[in-house]
Amino acid sequence: MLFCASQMSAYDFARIEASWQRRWDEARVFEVSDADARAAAADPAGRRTFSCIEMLPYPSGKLHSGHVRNYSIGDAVAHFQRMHGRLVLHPIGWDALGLPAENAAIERGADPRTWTLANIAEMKRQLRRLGISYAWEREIATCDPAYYRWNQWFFLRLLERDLVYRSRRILNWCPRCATVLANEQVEEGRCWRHDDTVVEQREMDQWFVRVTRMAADLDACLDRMPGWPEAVRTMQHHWIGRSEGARIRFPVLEAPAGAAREIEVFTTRLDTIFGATFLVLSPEHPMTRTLSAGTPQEAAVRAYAEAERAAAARDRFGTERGKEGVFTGRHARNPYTGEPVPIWTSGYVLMDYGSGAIMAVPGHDARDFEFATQHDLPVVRVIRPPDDEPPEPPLPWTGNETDVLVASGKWSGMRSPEAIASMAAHAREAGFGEAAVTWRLRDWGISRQRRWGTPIPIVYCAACGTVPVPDDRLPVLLPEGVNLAGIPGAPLAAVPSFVETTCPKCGGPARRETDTMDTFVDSSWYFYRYTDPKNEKAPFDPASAAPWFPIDLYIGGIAHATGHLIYCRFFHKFMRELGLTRGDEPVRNLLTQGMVVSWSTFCPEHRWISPEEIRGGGGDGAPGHCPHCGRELTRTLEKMSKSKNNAPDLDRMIDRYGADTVRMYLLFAAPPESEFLWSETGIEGCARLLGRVHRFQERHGDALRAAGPPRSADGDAGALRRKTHRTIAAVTDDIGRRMLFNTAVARIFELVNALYGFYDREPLSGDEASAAREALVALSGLMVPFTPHLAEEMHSRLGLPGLGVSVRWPVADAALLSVQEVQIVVQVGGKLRARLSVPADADEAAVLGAARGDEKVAAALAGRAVARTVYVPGRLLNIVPQ
Ligand code: ANZ
Ligand code: ZN
Ligand code: ZN
Repeated sequence: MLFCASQMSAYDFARIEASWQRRWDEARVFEVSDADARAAAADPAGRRTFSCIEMLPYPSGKLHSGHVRNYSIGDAVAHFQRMHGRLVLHPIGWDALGLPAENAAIERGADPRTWTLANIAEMKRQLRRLGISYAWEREIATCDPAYYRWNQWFFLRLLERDLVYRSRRILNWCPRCATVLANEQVEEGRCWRHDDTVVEQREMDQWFVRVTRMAADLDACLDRMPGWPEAVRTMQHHWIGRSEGARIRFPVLEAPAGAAREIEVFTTRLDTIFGATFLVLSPEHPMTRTLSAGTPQEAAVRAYAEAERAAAARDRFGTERGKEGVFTGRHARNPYTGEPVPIWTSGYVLMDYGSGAIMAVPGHDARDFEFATQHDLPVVRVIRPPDDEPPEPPLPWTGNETDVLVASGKWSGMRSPEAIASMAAHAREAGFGEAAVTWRLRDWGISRQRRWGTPIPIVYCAACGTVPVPDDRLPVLLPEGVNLAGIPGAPLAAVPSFVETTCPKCGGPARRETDTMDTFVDSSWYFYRYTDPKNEKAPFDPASAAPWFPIDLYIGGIAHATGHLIYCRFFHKFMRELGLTRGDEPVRNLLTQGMVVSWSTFCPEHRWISPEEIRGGGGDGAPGHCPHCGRELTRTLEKMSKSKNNAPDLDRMIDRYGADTVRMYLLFAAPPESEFLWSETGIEGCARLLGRVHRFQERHGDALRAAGPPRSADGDAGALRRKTHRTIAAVTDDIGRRMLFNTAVARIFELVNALYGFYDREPLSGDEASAAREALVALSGLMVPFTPHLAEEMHSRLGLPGLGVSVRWPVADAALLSVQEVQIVVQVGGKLRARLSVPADADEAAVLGAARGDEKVAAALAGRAVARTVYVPGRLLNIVPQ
């Protein structure tokens, strides 16, 4: 199928791929030295370094098609940049700490380190089989103590700067697992592993990184990052959530002893404050209880706050909570109207936003309106559209910029935006408030009750309190051989040799912190470590990192748009404070690749059925019937995964088609940022193309090697030469500027088709052989980013010197780019009607199209249909009308 059975040797991709991989390794072509990097960065002719980094994978066991797509994109760019004379850093590493290793340990008694290292070895074998051009000498694994000791070092630096702190928070607790669960491990209020167990809320001490301190910087820089996709920047803007408004303090009337005397609210609509007819505190707000103390409402408030706590556990981020609430029994004074307003508490006010308290304006806010209606609280109109004509819009009226204030004292008649500014100035003068900015971003909780993570370098001493582990006692090592089965809480707490230690300050007995760090700490700075992976004195030498930062191209999934891609920006800014790096941002250009999906078949009883199992259908065709029960199957597009039974095994794909074909296919079938629909027919098309290229060289090898430099630009040979140079120009633009690998591959397909016009000419004339050779030389360069092994083989068979991956990118000859034009005589019914200039290689259909667009031809045709045409290429077209 991939080659025709003949005397020629087949396209033996397995042999070709293995042998070139060996050659690249021996020649160490993809390694980069620190000295070269410094020189290339300081090149007087301009910076000549290029860093191309793919998000580091979690070593789950096998590469999946999403990985392969990610690395194929990165490798195409790395080769392309190398061939443009840049020194390229293209490294890989392993995000090797984390939950799956721990679960394997719990479920199978596997040692997490052994399990992880075996997975790394297996995935590395697959990456090598794909022939990705990595600088393997810079490989890192985050589970290596030589790596994670720097997580601990950074933790200590954060601590010194008050960028990390300990605080009590409510966490999800599964009583069956006896452990804390992440929010993603809670499914509808129940444990992900015990769906009969309701998750409880427990207060625990946790470490938090103060990312909020950099909120303004993180937000502002987003507008100066043109190399990032708009969608990601928008998501980060939302996540950081800058909100401009005012803080206003309402004095409490008859405040009980021990309670604060003011309630601070955050509002974006100070212009509506004359309509603030009540205040609402979050049930978790500390004043909710203290205010109600001693009032008849005390018991009701307590009961409500308890109920809300349980509800919050089930629906932590829920917007679904109703407008329940209770009166606290107290009032505050609206500082603008001077009127007393009742203070309520309700779950629709969140504790961790703004100040945890709001002024409710039921006339102009939909949530407040609903609450007021339910609890019979007064609704007042304080803004309205400027034009005085009735009818006034019904309440609640959220308003707009042109609105004017009514019933608002001296601000009545003023427009909303001016009123907001003027009223904030008034609050400031009077001392009860000021303009303020609030952020949605939360501090980053990094404590995990996990065994396979970086130990937090803290010791608790009865005498000295919380004591950081000094730098010279790092790393705090993870203990080996911990039996995890059935250990409740933080697993490390059950390892006496780990927990029991001495206080670094007083030398007395002390206990270690037993929580480990969120693995997002590991991945927040890892790309810097690639630049100096063996450093034992520092996380990296700033001089080694400088040539490569900011990263020229960072590639990964959109799933990381907020988490990882915010944490690493925060870390960069923090590392800049430490003098380890420079500039505002760590990543100049970001490419978020789309998902790889495939058709998946589902039986209501037997779940996901693999295509191989299906009788009468499956794959790209009709869904067919369940092989187990005969039921009709349903078919949907799903992300490719082992659990959905819709993912072909990578090794089997490579066995069948070769690494080059798999890689080229993943770049060809869709633009990199779009979703990719995996199909067997598509990959076969790519396999055929590569077989054809190989076959052409097999058949005409001698003539191609003997061919002289191309001279002629005439006839068929000239047409092929123009096609070659146009292809060079277009592929260069597709990869270099547009990052559209799919169209680049399509153009390569076209050039191979054009080349095949010569396949059956035996022997090739001198001009033909020269033009064909020129096309193949160009292809051997243009194909390196997609099919490096075959490109290398072509390069060698053409008798070219050195390695194909090290040649310069082909350059188009400008003289051959201009489209040659010829004059064509157009007749209608044998009568001359026009002379047209058309491209020399235009075919009959194109010429007919151009002729019909000509006024005189159109007039002569007078709307009649074309019966037939007579075409003499390059000379004449006669159109015979009906
Ligand atoms: C009075 C008002 C009148 C409001 C009005 C809105 C419209 P963003 O834009 O998202 O920042 N708010 C403040 N803190 C809150 C909390 N902890 N939980 C729930 N809601 C809270 O939203 C700011 C607005 O959300 C604030 O402005 C406040 O309601 C409410 F016609 O104050 B506003
Ligand atoms: Zn001590
Ligand atoms: Zn079934």
